[in-house]
Amino acid sequence: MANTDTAQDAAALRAAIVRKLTYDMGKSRSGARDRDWFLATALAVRDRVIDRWLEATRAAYAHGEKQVYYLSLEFLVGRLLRDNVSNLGLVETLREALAPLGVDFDAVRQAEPDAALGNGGLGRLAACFMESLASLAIPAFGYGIRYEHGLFRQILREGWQHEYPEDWLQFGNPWEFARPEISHDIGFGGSVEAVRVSEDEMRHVWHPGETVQAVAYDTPVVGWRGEHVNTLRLWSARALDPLKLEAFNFGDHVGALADRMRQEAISKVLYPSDESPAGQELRLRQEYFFTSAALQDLVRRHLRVYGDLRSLPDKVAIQLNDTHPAIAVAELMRICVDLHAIPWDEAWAITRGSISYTNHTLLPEALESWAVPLMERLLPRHMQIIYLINAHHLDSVRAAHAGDVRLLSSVSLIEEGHGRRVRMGHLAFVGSHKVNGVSALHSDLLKRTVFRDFHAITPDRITNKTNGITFRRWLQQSNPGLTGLLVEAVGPAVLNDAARLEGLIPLADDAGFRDRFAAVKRANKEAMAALIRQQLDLRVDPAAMFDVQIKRIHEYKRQLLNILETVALYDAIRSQPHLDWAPRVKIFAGKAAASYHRAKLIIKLAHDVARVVNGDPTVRDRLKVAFLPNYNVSLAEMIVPAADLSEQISTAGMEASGTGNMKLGLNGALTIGTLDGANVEMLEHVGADNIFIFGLTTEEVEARRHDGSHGAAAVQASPRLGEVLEAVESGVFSPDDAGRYREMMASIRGHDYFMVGADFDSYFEAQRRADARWQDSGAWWRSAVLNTARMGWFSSDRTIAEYASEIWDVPIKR
Ligand code: 26W
Repeated sequence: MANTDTAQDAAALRAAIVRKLTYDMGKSRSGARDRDWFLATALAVRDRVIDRWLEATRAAYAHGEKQVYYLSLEFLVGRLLRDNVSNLGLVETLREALAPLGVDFDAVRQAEPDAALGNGGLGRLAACFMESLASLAIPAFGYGIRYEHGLFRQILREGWQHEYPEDWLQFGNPWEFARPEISHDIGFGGSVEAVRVSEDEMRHVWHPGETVQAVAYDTPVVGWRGEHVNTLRLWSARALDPLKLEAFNFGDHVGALADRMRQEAISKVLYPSDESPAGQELRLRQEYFFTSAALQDLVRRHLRVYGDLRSLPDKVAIQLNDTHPAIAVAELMRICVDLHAIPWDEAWAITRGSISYTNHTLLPEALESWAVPLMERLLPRHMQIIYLINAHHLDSVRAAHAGDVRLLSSVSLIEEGHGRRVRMGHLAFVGSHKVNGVSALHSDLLKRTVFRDFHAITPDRITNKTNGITFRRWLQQSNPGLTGLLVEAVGPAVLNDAARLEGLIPLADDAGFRDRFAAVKRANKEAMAALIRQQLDLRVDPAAMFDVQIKRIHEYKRQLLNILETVALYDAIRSQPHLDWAPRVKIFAGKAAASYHRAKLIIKLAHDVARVVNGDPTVRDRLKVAFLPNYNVSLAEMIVPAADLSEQISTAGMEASGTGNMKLGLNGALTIGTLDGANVEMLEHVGADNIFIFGLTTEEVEARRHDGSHGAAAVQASPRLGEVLEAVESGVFSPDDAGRYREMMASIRGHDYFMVGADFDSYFEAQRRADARWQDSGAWWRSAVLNTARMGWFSSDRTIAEYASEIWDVPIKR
C-alpha cells in the first residue's frame, strides 16, 4: 500500500495531467490516446523540474562557478519520460496517478518517440555525460543541433536494409522550450577586409555573403534525485527576416525563398555516417553553425557576468566531442582577435586555456579533414586564422627541432598532396590544453599512432578518460527487477554510489542469491522472447543462452565473425545432433550506413543464415538466430537486461572503447571479447575467470597485416573455417542468388583486413568455453553476479569526475 504522502501527491499529479490534457492540448479524457497521455504527462512532469532548473542556473552565476560546455554534433538521448520521472523519484507516484484514469504507465512511456540525434557510441556517450554532469551537480550546458530528422528508421525487407526518414518532432516535443528570443547570427562565405587601425596594427573584418540565424531550444537535464538541473541547448536554423534582405526587393521572389530553404536545411537532418566523414558542404555548415552559436552564446553569457574575456579559462571549460566542433579553435580566436581586439598571443592563451578535445576513433577514414578551397569559400576568415595558427605552431616546432622536415609536415595543420586539406584533428590538438582518448588502450594507441609526433613534442597533452555509462538509465530504469534485488542485497545507497555494487561480491558464492539473480534475468528474457515473437514471428526458448551483438554494423566490429561462427555451430549440431549442446539464441540488432554496401550485405547474410537455421527441425531449440529491426536506445533498453552473453569482438586496436560492453556487463552478461578498447579494463575489473577473451592482440594484428598472405594461411590452418566459407560461397544460405557472398568470402581468403579468418578458431574455441560454463549453471551465475558486482568503475559519474578534476578543473560538490 502506498503511504498517504504518495497518495496525495499522486492525486495532485493526476489533476495536473488532466489539466494539461484539457487546457493545453484541448483533448477530452475519453478521446485521449496513449500519445496524448504521454504529452500531458510529460508537460505535468516538466512543471516539477522548472523551479530547480531556474534555481540551479541562477546559483551557478551567483557563485561565480566554472561552467562546463559540452559541444557535440550528436546527443543520442532516447526517451526522457522514465529518465526524468525516475530521477525525480516519481515512478510510483506517477503509476498511481495514472491508474485511476485507466492509463498504463508503460503504454504511455512507450508512446514517446525515441530522440535519435546521434549515430551510435559517440552520441550516446554525450547523453550519458549530460546525465552524470547533472547528477554530480556540475553546472553545464550541452550544445548541439536540433535536427528535425534524427537517424533514419531501418526497415528490413527480406533481409535487405531500407532507410526511411525519422520524424520525432511530428507530434511536438514536450521537453523542449523554444527560445526564439535567444539567437545568434551565423555567417558564411563573403570576403575579409583588412583595415589599418594604427601604424603597426591591422583589424580584419569579415563581411559574410550570407547569414543564418541559430535559434535556441532548451531541454532541462534532470540529475539524480532531481537536485540539480542543467540545460541541453540545441540550435535550429532560421533564415533571416526577409524584410532585412535585398533579394525580395529585386523581384526574385522564388529564388529568395529557395535560398531560405537552403539556409534552414542546416538543421534538417543528422548525417547518418558512422566512422566515415560525409565530406559534403552541408556537413561543414552544420559543424560551423552549432559551434559558432555555442561560442557566441557562452561568450555573451561570460561577458554579461564577468565583463572580460581574459577570465574565460577560469570560468569556462569547453569540451570538443571529437573533431566535429574543432572549428571552435579558429572561431574563438576570431571572436577574441577580430571582435574584441585582444592581441594574438593573449587570445591564444584564452583559447587553449578553455578548450580540450576528445578523440573517439583511430580509423584513418574517420579522421576529418576539409579541402582548403571549400574552407576558403565557406569560412574565409577562419581559413586565414588557421594559416596563422599553423605558422605560429610550426615556428615553435622548428625552434625546438630545427631541420626536421618530416616532423614539420607531419604535425602541420595542412595536409599537402593531392589537394590541400585542413586536418581537423591537428587543429583540435594544438588548440587544446588536454587531448584525451576514451580507453586506456585507445589513449596509448593515440600516442603511438595518429598523434605520435604531437605526443613527442607535447608529452603532457594526451591523457586517458575511459568511457562510462549512466547507471540510472542502464540499470535502475531499464532493469527494475535487478535494481530491486541489488537494493535488497547491498542496501539503497547503491543507488547513489556505484562503488557499492562491490558489496555483492560475497553473494556470488551464495546459491540462493544466484538463483534470485537468475530469476530476474529469466523474467527479462521472457519479455524479450515475447518481443522477438511479436517482431519476427519467431519463438525462442527463454531457457536458452541469449547471445547478443547490438551495435552499428561495421566490418571492424565483426558481426561477420559471429555469423560465420553461427554457421560452424549449426554444422556441428547437425553432424552430431545427439550431443548435449548448450542451447543458444543469437540476437543481432544494428543499422548500417546507407552507402555502406558491405555492412548491408552482412545484415542480409544474418537473415539468410537465420532463415535456414530457424527452419531446420534438426537443431530445434538448440540454435535460433534473430535480427531485430531498427536498433535504437529504446530497443537497447529492452535487450540489455535480457542478455546472457555480450559480443565485443572487434579486431584488436580498432574499437576505441565501446560502451555497450559496459551496459551488458553491468546487467550481468558475460563478455566474449577481444583485447580491444575498454574490454581490456573490463578484464582487469571482472577477472580473467569471468570473461571469455580470445583472438589476436593489437600488436599481433599489426604484425600480420604486413604479411600479405595471412588470409589464405588462416583458411589453410582451419578446416572448420574452410568448410564454413565453402558453404556460404557456394550458396547454401542464398539459393536464390548463389553468388551473393562470393566476393565477401573471397576477401577473407585474401587480405582479410579485419582478421576474421585469423581469429576464427580462437573465437570458436572461446564460444565452446562459454557453452561449458553455461552448462555448469552455478559457475555461470557466479560469473554473472561478479560482472555486475565489479562494473561500478564504469559509471559515467566516475568518468565525469575524472574530466572535472584532471581536464576542466571544476570542483565536485556531490
Ligand atoms: C565524420 C564521420 C564520423 C562520425 C562519427 C566519424 C567518426 C564518428 C565517431 C567517432 C564514431 C563513434 O561513435 N565512435 C565511438 O565512440 C564511442 C564513444 O567514445 C566509443 O565507445 C566507440 O568505440 C567508438 O567507435
